[in-house]
Amino acid sequence: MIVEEKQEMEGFWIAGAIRAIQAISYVCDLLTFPVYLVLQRPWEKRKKSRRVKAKLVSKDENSVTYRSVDSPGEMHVAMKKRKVETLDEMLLWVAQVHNSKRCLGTRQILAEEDELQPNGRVFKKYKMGDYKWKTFSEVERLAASFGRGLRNLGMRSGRNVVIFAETRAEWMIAAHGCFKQNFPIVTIYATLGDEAIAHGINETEVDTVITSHDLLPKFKRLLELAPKIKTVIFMEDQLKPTNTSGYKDGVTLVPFSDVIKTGNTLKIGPSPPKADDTAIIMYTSGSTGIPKGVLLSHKNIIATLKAYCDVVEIRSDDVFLGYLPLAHVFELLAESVCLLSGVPIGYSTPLTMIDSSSKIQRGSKGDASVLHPTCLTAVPLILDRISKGINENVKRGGPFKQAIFNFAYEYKLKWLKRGYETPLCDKYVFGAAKQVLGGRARLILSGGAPLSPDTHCQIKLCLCVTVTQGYGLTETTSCATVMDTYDRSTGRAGAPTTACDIKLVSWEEAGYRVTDKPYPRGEVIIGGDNVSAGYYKLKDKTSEDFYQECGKQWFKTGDIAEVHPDGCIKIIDRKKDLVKLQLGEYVSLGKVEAELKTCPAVENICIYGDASKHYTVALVVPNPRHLEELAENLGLRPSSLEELCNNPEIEKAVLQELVEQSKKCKLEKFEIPGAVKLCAEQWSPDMGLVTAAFKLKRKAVQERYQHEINRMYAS
Ligand SMILES: *[C@@H]1O[C@H](CO)[C@@H](O)[C@H](O)[C@H]1NC(C)=O
Ligand SMILES: *[C@@H]1O[C@H](CO)[C@@H](O)[C@H](O)[C@H]1NC(C)=O
Ligand SMILES: CC(=O)N[C@H]1CO[C@H](CO)[C@@H](O)[C@@H]1O
Repeated sequence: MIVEEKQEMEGFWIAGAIRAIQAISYVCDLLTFPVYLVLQRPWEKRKKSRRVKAKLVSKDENSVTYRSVDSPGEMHVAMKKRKVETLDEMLLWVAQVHNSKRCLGTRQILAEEDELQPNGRVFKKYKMGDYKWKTFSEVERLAASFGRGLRNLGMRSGRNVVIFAETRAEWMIAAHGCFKQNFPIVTIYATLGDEAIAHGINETEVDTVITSHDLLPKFKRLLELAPKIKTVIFMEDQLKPTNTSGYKDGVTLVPFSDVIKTGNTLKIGPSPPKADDTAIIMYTSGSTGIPKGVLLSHKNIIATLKAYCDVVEIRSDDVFLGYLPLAHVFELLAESVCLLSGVPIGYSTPLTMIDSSSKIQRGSKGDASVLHPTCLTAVPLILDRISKGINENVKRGGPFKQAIFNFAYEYKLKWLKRGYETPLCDKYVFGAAKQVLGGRARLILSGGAPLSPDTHCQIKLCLCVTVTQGYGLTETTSCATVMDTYDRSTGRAGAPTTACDIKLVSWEEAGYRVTDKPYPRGEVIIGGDNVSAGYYKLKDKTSEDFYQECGKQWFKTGDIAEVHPDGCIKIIDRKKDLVKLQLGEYVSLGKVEAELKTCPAVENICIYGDASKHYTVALVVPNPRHLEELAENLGLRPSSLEELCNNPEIEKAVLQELVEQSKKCKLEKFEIPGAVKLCAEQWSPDMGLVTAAFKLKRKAVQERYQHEINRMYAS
């Protein structure tokens, strides 16, 4: 009785406080409105957001083609004028323009020390120093030396080199060293399985591999699978010496710094590439089958860089935080834009990025707090995690904080929609969230998969940043469409860039037609200078997915999109992800997953539809903290996550949540999962259940959980 009363009192008090804030904010609005109206010119922002960005250029009964209406920007024109046509020419140019400016930064690791945790366990944590920088001209010189050093080790022009390493300054230096000597680089995700890595090494017939201290031990086994390798170059660790014993006889292991040292003393000239030469053979994991090597020429990359510069507003006082895999085309292109624009790149890792990252010593600063970056890239998975983290934090702050937060959120949303900024709200309510990324972040580029509108909106509001979404594939050198800086919509991927045309083609089978109202819908086909010539050594697959038309190379993406009147596209489906259920209804698994991923209980989800059944089932990797809460509410006391996941009552509660969310986002009855299995293990690239870009590998997930799927359909 007393407890109830107290809660009521608290509720009453909160309601009163909120009313008071509302009243104050109303007065503030009245006072500041005329000032903001003049200062912020919201009508201009609204107009810019509505601007038409691409136009229909051709059309027949089965297809429509759109092209950007923008003319080339300053950087694009400058590159044309200077005839910058290869990455080698680009680096020489920027080294001249920005010579002593900071270029690539590496955080110094001072020591690794044991730290006692509250639960009694001991973890190794880093004691870290400042960023140490190399200037643009140093980077150019180091790359040149590295290229010469490689030649000295027996490399010849036209032969491939594998770079297999995590994202770091040496990666960029090694890559540019190779470009200078016209050695095509082969990139493979560090998280792919051994077989896939061996396949890439084998297919490209390399004898030289560049890797790192941390990944070197993998080669104890890989050297057996890839017998042609003769030389392994490893980037050293800052603290630990590298143990080079125990590797296959006849293979030379060379430290990265030694290659540069020898290169310094040699008098070998460069052997610059031409625009049509292959710069990178980039292995993409794909959601099915073995990885494919996508051929990217210097021309492809330069065309895309020009287009990126036309659409993304990068300033010379920006600072970029680099941590996504450079073996991913999106990160590589984003960092290359930084090089091109004279923007310093500070490298980081997920283990050291923020103050609370797992390798950062208690009381020390994470990379973002030291670097104060203004831009970074992210994939939706990371943004979803941040968004859920914010929600959890707010919830833990108690009902009062939660009420204030919700009020500020709605308030800011309302004003943003009208084209205003809310500086007071940003400072006093969202200021703390912004500090997590160092306090200066203004732009987050999101790519790799569609970003959910909820997450997009929340990140934008709470971190006070612009979130720019792009769409593209390795086959199209990452960017095919990018959101305009002023576009304030969510859930869309922007308009075609200046590098390519976007064509929609009707897909009758699933009922997507370019004649659909209100928006034309169909499969996205991308054509332009940025489109890869095809897959390495895969003629059949290349002619299946690529074709030439009107002097352009086109790529069939398999993604389904609609085009809005302003020329922006929205990805709505994926060809492969469609299943037909017993009663003939098509379910887009990807769409259902995207909607249900926003449930607080869901960390990852895979929907499965059996063609002989009339409903779907869900495999869910749950959020452990949320499960614990559910258990508490149900009065349960299970000890481990495993136990929580296997508890039928919890399963039922999670299913209930999924069903409610499904109804909220108006999923069809047959799309709503009829049963759920909670999976205690995280789906990681190592397990082969997701790609290195964290896209689901449906077939692998299905195979692993086949008996659970059978059980779900049987119950
Ligand atoms: C490497 O390629 C050869 C043929 O070129 C093939 O016989 C061998 O099985 C391949 N090995 C792997 C691990 O893919
Ligand atoms: C280096 O590796 C070899 C083989 O794995 C091992 O026998 C040796 O003890 C290692 N040396 C050091 C210093 O760790
Ligand atoms: C018009 C034009 O230059 N098209 C080129 C686009 O890119 C492909 C592949 O790189 C080339 O084959 C085309 O000639």
